Amino acid sequence: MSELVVHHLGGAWGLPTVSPFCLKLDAWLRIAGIEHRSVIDAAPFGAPKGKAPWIEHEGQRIGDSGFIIDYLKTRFGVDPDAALTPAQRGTSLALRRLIEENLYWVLVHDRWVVDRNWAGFQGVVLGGIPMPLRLVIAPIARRGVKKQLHGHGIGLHSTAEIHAIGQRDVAALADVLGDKPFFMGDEASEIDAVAYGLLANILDAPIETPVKDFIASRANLPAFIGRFRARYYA
Ligand SMILES: N[C@@H](CCC(=O)N[C@@H](CS)C(=O)NCC(=O)O)C(=O)O
Repeated sequence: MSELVVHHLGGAWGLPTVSPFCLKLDAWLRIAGIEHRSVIDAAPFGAPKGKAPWIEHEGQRIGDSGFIIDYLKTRFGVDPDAALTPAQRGTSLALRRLIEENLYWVLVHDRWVVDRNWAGFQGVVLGGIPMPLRLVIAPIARRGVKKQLHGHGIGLHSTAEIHAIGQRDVAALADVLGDKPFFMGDEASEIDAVAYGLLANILDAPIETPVKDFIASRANLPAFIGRFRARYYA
């Protein structure tokens, strides 16, 4: 079997990557125990779908963390979700959609739209692009992201409304996790990688938002991050 190469966006703040989707895949690969080589891309220019993460394996290039995980499960014969009941699989998918299709966009708003955060974040997310090209690309990239937020619909709301939406999502996650070690019980599964990828990217970033404060205030979520990290990133 040829080498598995995984392309991520770069890291900061002690995280291997500031992309929640890249961190999800990195975390999932650790749960699954699949050997691979990580490569950091300054931008997802070579990605088959124009977004990170993406992989190269046996002559194929695959984009999208969900499709990548589906591929790896089949190709390597490992599935951290194998022991889940159908009801747990349903809950797991619903939580994944909440995190990836909604809460993710709250993080994007805070990083890219709120002026005081963008001032510092642009140097992180575009840090791999040399100056002075970065100065040209930064406003174009920001405009593109604002357009995506509007297309999604969340960008039509005020910042206060977006934070209220994010806090409801976080409350739901905290309530589902409860006092279990991982979202689906005693062992980590795919949803833990998804949750870790996003929550760690809010909690560890030096970007002050009410959503981050809210995560910190729900003690079981920081405890989950600490537990996940101790198990898979020690
Ligand atoms: N559904 C995709 C989403 C990936 C995604 O949105 N990646 C972001 C980084 S967190 C990206 O590459 N954005 C670049 C762009 O939109 O140009 C997945 O699961 O991999």
